[in-house]
Amino acid sequence: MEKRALITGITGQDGSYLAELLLEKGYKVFGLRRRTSVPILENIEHIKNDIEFIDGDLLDMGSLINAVNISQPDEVYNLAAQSFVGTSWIQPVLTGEVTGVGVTNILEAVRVVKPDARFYQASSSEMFGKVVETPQKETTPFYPRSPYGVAKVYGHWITVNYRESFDMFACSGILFNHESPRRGVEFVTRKVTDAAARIKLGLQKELRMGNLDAQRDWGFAGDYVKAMWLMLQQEKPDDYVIATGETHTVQELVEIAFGHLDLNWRDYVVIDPKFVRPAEVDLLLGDPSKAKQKLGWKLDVGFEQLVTMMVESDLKRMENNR
Ligand code: NAP
Ligand code: G4F
Repeated sequence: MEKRALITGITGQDGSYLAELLLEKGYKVFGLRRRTSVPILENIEHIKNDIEFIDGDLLDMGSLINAVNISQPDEVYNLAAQSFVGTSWIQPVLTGEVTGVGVTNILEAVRVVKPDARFYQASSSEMFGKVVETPQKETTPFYPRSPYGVAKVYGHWITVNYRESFDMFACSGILFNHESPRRGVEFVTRKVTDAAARIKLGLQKELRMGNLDAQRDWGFAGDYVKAMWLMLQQEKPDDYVIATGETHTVQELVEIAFGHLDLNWRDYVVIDPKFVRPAEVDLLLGDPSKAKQKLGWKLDVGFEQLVTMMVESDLKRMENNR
């Protein structure tokens, strides 16, 4: 029988790749979508007719109950969040409500309406923050460094709690940074690839950046949504770290992106304190051994390939818009 999935955050980067994957697998896909003055469908334009949209918001419990009722899902993927770390210092309360308590809202809706649905929570390596061990794995203690990280810790533990309290099939995927041409332009990878393309085409003169020494474990979003699906296909619910096992500095990212377009990044990058965070996560490096072993998960796209894919995509988009 056709499986049914409800995805929150369907308009975002991961929501779009996950919807593609589930449609390919023959799922009936429902997407929770916030009402906006103009539709935000850029990431899912190509599949929008294959998705059944349901209006709702993580802050509005009634709308979530309605969404679970209409979709009667076998699987629920909670990807919705205020997901930008920088904004979480400017809107800490909203971030706590959406990214943290919002998880309880959707878990409650599932518990009340369809408790046998399998549930995926989009947890984050930001929870490791000021890391207490390297590489970070499922057992590494959390030390969040931003209101966003704090909210994600809440979301993680409430997911574990619903699994243990109500015997729900609830999994927390602790995903390290993952990127793609569909990444929002305020995140560092896309900010850099977009700027490199603009500078190449003479549309921008400089790129203002924050801390170039920060290190991240960056993978491709298309690989990471496969892990989400795999987690919900197991016999038992569990939590998994998803990462590449490699770390790179922001400066390396800049070098590769500009180098790919034969530009010397030092001629264009300006350090601007505005982009330096009140508390930084200096180093993230994940250990994906458990996911590889138990889920059979693997990644296909490496770091350099990811950055050049994003640069090429931005360049093409801008050339087409000229
Ligand atoms: P994204 O592109 O920012 O997408 C976020 C989605 O959440 C959007 O669809 C957004 O809708 C929706 N949303 C925001 N507030 C909402 C609300 N109050 N009610 C309902 N929907 C709401 O994020 P992403 O990169 O795809 O990440 C997906 C999830 O994984 C997020 O929870 C993120 O925190 C988590 N995560 C991401 C990474 C990463 O590296 N990408 C790593 C670890 C964890 P609009 O389009 O209407 O704004
Ligand atoms: O791309 P970022 O904004 O991502 P960050 O903060 O690591 O968060 C992302 O990954 C998390 C997983 O670990 C997700 F949970 C979260 O939702 C989000 O997807 O920044 C990466 C690094 C930071 O150290 C930041 O300080 O890049 C540094 N950076 C330096 N200059 C900058 C800039 N970041 C941004 N966004 N803009 C800059 O100009």
